[in-house]
Order: sequence, then C-alpha cells, then structure tokens
Amino acid sequence: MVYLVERRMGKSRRNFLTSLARSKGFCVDNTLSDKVTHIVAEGMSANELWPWLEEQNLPQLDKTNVLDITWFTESMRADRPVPVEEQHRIQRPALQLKTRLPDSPVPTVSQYACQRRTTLDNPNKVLTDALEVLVENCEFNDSMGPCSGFRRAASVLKSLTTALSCLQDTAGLPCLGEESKTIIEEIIDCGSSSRVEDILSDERYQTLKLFTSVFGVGPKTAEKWYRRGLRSLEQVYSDSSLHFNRMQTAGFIYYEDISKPVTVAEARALGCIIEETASYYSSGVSISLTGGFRRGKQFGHDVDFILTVPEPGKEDGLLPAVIDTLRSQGILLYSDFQESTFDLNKLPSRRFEAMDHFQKCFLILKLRAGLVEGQQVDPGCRRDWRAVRVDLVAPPAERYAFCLLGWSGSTQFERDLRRFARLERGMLLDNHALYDKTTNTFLQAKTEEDIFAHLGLDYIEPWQRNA
Ligand code: DCT
Ligand code: MG
Repeated sequence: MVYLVERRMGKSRRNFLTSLARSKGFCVDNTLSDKVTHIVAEGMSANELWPWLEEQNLPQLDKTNVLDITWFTESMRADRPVPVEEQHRIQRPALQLKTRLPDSPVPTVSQYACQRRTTLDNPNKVLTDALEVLVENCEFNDSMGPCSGFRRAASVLKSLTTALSCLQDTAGLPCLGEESKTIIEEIIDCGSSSRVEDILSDERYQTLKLFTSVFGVGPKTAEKWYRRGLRSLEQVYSDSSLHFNRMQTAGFIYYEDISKPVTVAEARALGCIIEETASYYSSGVSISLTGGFRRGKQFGHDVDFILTVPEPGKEDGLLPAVIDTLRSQGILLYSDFQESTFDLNKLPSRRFEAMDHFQKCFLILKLRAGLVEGQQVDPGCRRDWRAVRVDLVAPPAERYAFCLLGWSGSTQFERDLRRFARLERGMLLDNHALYDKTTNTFLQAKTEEDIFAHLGLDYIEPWQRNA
C-alpha cells in the first residue's frame, strides 16, 4: 500500500500520480495508516519529512519504507513496484528537528526565489545595490550570462534577515559566484568595490542610464544616441535628425513628472479613478492593484491594475471604453492600447514571453493633487496636477489567478517561479496558464494559492515576493 505525501508535491500532482498508479494496479491510500508499506515524498528533505512523519504517530514507522519520488517513478515506468534500494530511501536524520540544539545549522536557502520569503526589509542594501549596478551594466552590454548570475546573487541577499558582517557569513548560500563574492568582500572590508565604482563613474554607463530613464527608450536606442556622441537629454531632444516615436515623445514631455516616484496615496487615488471609470462600462468590473504596490512598496515607477468582468468575453471592449472615458474627462495624457492576442489553442508558449497576450494599455494620466489624500494643493504652484504612468491589463476572468501572479512580480520572483516549474516540476508557467508536460494537461487555478499548490510550493505572500 502506497501513501503519497501531499506537502511540497501539491494536491493536483498528488491526485494525478494517485490515478496514474491506480491505473497500473497499484494500491494507493489517501490516508496514512498502519496499512501503508511505502511512503513517498517529493521535494522534501529528510529534516522536513521526518519530524512530520513522527507527528503522525504510526505504530510501525520503523518498518515502513520512506521513499523518494524516484522509487515511485521507476515503479511507474516498470508497471510494478521496483525493489527498494538504498538510494530510494529518505533516511531518518541523526539529529531530529525537534531535538535540534539551538546552535545547529539553519535550514538551507533555496536557489529559487519562489522558495524564499523576501520582504522589503533588506539589511544588505549596500551589497544588493552594488550587485544591481553590475546587473544594469551587463544589460547595457547585452551580456546575459553574467547578468543572471548577479541578479540571482542580489536576490539571495535580499532574502536574508541579517546583515552580512564577513564573507564567511555567505557560507551555504546558493547563487553566489566568485565575482559576486569578490564584490561582497570588498564592500564589507573597504566600504566600496572598485569594480562598481568604475562602472558608476563610467561616462557610457551614466549616459545609457540617463537615456533609458526616458519612457519608451530601451538600451538599443540609448546606445544609438550615445554612439552619435549625444550625452544629455537636451542634446537628444533638440537633435532634429532624430525621430522619436509617440511613446518617447510623451516620455520627453512628461519626463520630470514621471521620473518622480509614485506614492501609495497617489496609487490609491488612481485606483478610485479607474474603478469609477470602469464602472461606466459595467457595474461588474473588479479592479486589483498589482505590481510593486501589491508587494507593499511605498513608491513605484508606475501603478499596475488588473481589470476583470465576470461575464466571459465581456472584457473585450473594456479597456477601449475606459480609455475613451478618461479622455472625455480630460485626464488622458497618453495611451498605447494593445489588443488581446490571447489564444488558448496556442498555449503553452515555450518561449519566455517579454509580455503576455492579454488586452492591455500603457497610460500617462493627469492626477489632480486635490484627489490625493494628505496632499496639500500649493496655491503658489504653477499647476495642481502631476503626470503618472499607469498600466492596465484585462484578462479573461478565468485567467485572473495566472495574470495576478505574473503581474505581482517581482520580476526576479517571476523568473524563478518559471524556472522552478520547468526544471523541478516539468511544467510550463506564464501569465496565462500552467501546463504539466508529463500529463500534457493544463492545470486550472482560481487563486494564486492553487498555482503554488500545483507547483508543490509553500504559498508565498505578495509582500514576501520582493526578490
Ligand atoms: N511583468 C510581466 N511582464 C513584463 C514585465 C513585467 O509580467 N514584461 C510583471 C512583473 C512585475 C509586474 O509585471 C509589474 O511591472 P513593473 O511595474 O515594471 O514592476 P514593479 O514591480 O511594479 O516595479 P515599480 O514599483 O517600479 O513599478
Ligand atoms: Mg509597477
């Protein structure tokens, strides 16, 4: 009699494996009793599994086979229970968690951000800021290999709850390559890293950073302008031989405003505006604040909202209607509407999509100071409003959980969720769906919790996703 441990494995995978085994004639019990001869766990360490097993008070635990999923998959392949070998067993650890001494080693940190809890409290900000300068520099140089190394290193440090005080403190941490360690050591020992300082004072780095701070300007365009010998935004803007697209033109016009961080109070005021505007289209519209603000950030570079309507298909005209209403209210400064290209039949996408296929729009809105709670309208000010970047996305209601998980970020958290799904679970995750490659099925989800459960991951709250 086989028992599959649901923890880490997740409910849906457990259900699937149970039916698979039963279809091959195996006896699988959903409850853990003394009838069970083979306990099978997936993705659980001995230190996690054994304390749990002991709490179940099984009389025969010592005589029960406690096995890793490899025994199960080999048995499925063979269509019969294969003999248990030593490498299949999850051995009872010598020292149990319960009796662990206070100074025993802390549990290991996962290489995946989706298995770490990363709040906004970051006692290693000096180090992560430095590593992020290297990330940015790699992005400017199009060197993607080292880029992800530095990104992962910075992300691991962000999950720590204490400041590193020497390089030895990094022992046991994943994703820290030699280059990252050199920088960490230099900063801990001398307060700064020569490699980072060199980048910060490099003219090309400074110029590309300045140019890419304009809405609609990516590293390629910035590089083109730099090669022409341009060094300031004034030089670029007044160069009559350059052609700017609509987005870049808006980026220059509202540069000062949209480079200013958006506050939580401003995000809330915008939420009210969007909610009211969308309600003219349908009273059933729901609006969710997502992106960095959902992760608890106090400031953002934009405000991201998901809009849904319960009736299938009704979302089709939603964003064009919202845009029209914002325009008629005189608060639409810029809009770039992208029609949905979502097609369930074309899923799953094997490419790491830069953007999802849902209907969406990138806006610049005029936010009046009087609508923002706690903000004084300064009579001496030449105007009583500011320009703000707002993104809206309108997925079909049944795609909401995937869209919410994808748009909540952080970008590194999303990258690691997808990498984890692919490498550890044989699944493809994106903003639209979760696809199980072993069973060739789409896994349904109404909530983010469902998606984490399908992946066999502990649920990570949005404010713990600041990876
Ligand atoms: N996202 C995505 N596909 C992209 C880019 C982003 O699914 N190509 C997700 C990840 C984060 C989320 O959308 C919102 O993006 P941003 O607004 O860029 O990030 P943020 O975390 O909200 O940061 P900020 O606070 O600066 O707005
Ligand atoms: Mg955002």
